[in-house]
Amino acid sequence: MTKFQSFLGTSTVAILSALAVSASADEWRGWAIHPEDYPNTVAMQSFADAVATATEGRVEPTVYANGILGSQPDAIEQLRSGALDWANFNMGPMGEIVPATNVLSLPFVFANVDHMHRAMDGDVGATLSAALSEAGIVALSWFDSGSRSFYNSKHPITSPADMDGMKFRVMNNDLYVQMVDVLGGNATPMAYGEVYQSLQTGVIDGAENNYPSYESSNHYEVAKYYSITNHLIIPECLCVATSTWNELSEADQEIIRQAAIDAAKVQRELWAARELESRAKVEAAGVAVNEVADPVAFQSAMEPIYAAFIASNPDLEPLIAQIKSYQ
Ligand code: BDP
Repeated sequence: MTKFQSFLGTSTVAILSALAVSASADEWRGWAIHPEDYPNTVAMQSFADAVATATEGRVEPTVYANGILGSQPDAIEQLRSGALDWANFNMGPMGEIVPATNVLSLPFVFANVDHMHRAMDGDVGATLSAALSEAGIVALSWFDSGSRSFYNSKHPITSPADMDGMKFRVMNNDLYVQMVDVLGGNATPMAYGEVYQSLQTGVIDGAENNYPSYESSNHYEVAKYYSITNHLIIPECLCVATSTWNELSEADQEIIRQAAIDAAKVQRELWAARELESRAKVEAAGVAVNEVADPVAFQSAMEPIYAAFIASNPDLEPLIAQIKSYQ
């Protein structure tokens, strides 16, 4: 301690240096639901590093992994209130806040993942970004989340009739409750972090997800039948709070937008590899993976959901048509 510092006193020095740090570096609190080695989290970390370097430390994003800052519906609210600066969100639970994003949660709306990429990298992504920004969320790039299928602890699902009476966890969105309902099962919206124990104790019989989440969450240990229905293909965003975004200079916005686009490329490559690895890992652990006998039966069961959705959201019908046009 210098004479000057001892004159000021230790606590004053601590306060002054904290102020100096916050004036030169802006820590961005980032929410991630997945573990550190998951493609999305690795890509977020690569974004954080690139942003810190390219802004010369003016912005220093940090990643809080494993959902330790809360469930996704909580985190969406935290981002909108400014308690979080950035996040990787799945668009499923976003539908409750930004209704236009519900078009992504219509079962089978995308024919395959390439179709989803084309639409999200094109006008559909632009339209949804505009809707998100009205809700205080800046979507900078789109991550892949593969396609989701049902898994359970009872038996393989080969036709909707096999879901009769079974209880499935779904993400927080009423469309998923309807989806399970028309297939003959019962749906329970539940936070991701509660699913393992609920499967283990038999509170639910099954859930639905892509291979990487089914594997990394260890759900495969307690629900050993994975049936390939591919009923949902839901993109995810790398998102920043509008309040945080508006504090940046235009030059920094440009740097950060580019870093997010680069991170999405990283994520999509890692994703493709992880899907294969996760499938191999769960199969090696004894999971029975099956194709469904009649995929069309699952798709045609969704007709009433589309009819009801369009009846209550006529303004979104053109967006659904636009998605189809990318097929
Ligand atoms: C994973 C998504 C994650 C969701 C999770 C879930 O990446 O954002 O929270 O599914 O089912 O695939 O809740």
